[in-house]
Amino acid sequence: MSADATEPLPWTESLGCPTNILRPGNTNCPGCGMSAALRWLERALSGTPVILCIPAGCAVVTAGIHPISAYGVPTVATPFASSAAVAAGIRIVQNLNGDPGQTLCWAGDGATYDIGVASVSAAAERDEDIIYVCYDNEIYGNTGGQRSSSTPIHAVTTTTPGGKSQHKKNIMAIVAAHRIPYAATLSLAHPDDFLRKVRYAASIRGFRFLLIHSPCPTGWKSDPAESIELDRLAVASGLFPLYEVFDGRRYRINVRPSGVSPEEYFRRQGRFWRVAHDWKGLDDMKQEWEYLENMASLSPAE
Ligand SMILES: Cc1ncc(C[n+]2csc(CCOP(=O)(O)OP(=O)(O)O)c2C)c(N)n1
Ligand code: SF4
Ligand SMILES: [Mg+2]
Repeated sequence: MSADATEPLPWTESLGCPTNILRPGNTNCPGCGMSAALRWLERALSGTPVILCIPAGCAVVTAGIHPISAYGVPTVATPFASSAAVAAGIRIVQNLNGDPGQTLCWAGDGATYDIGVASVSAAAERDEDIIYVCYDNEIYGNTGGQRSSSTPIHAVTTTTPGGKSQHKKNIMAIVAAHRIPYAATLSLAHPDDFLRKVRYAASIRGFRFLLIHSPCPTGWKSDPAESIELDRLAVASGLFPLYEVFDGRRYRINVRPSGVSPEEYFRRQGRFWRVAHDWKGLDDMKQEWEYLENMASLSPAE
């Protein structure tokens, strides 16, 4: 971790912390990946005016009950189907007015992969000037833990009590196909990489897509204290590759698997109790890696 990543957070230096993205004392569960991700986001964008557009999901509940809010920046709660469109509209007006800062969607996997995917695609195709961040907890957390198309194969959810039969959807391939300027995957276990990617996204214009692997101890049936470790194991075992795609064509792999067995990751989460020793995701994971390696060698980012 760099010195930059260990600097005191702005709110520790000020009373009232009016510019914080996430204030202390919110409703997130202990160990929620969103809490850490919002703090990293805040650190990366420190000093930048931010507007959040948040569709239904745990992140809207995070705000708390009116008139208080755990978000210290202007925040718009949107329907699933319009989050990217609302953010795009706000940004267009801001650009006309010469307003600085960033307009972000802060959306779950249900909002991004499933229910709001049409407006994500539309905004990406129009290259709207927003940063779309998906905190991917691989479940519909807010409504009790139903499967999403981001849920990995074998994971037990309230709607897949026998374990999910399908593989996790490759949302990165979908957004990259829109030829957007920047798409990247981020892990809470790699803070320097996380900060660098957010800052790079903030330094360019157009539709930027950030996918954050976001542990959900409640849905994953994991120990809240192990959330960051789970993110580390997901990257180390190759289950959650860290990479960037520039202009939808040029690939850069940031971290390669270190040889850790995926079983170590599964063992620590109740949602994978059915996996035992016949995990059917191995071939799929190998193919995903082969695809990534091919793209990175055929069309490397400088
Ligand atoms: C159109 C529509 N369908 C369904 C719902 C019910 N709903 C609210 S939150 C949610 C799950 C959201 O999951 P995700 O986007 O992954 O966010 P998380 O709760 O995991 O943070 C659902 C299905 C809704 N509010 N609107
Ligand atoms: S249910 Fe999961 S995503 Fe939602 S606040 Fe709790 S830990 Fe976070
Ligand atoms: Mg979710």
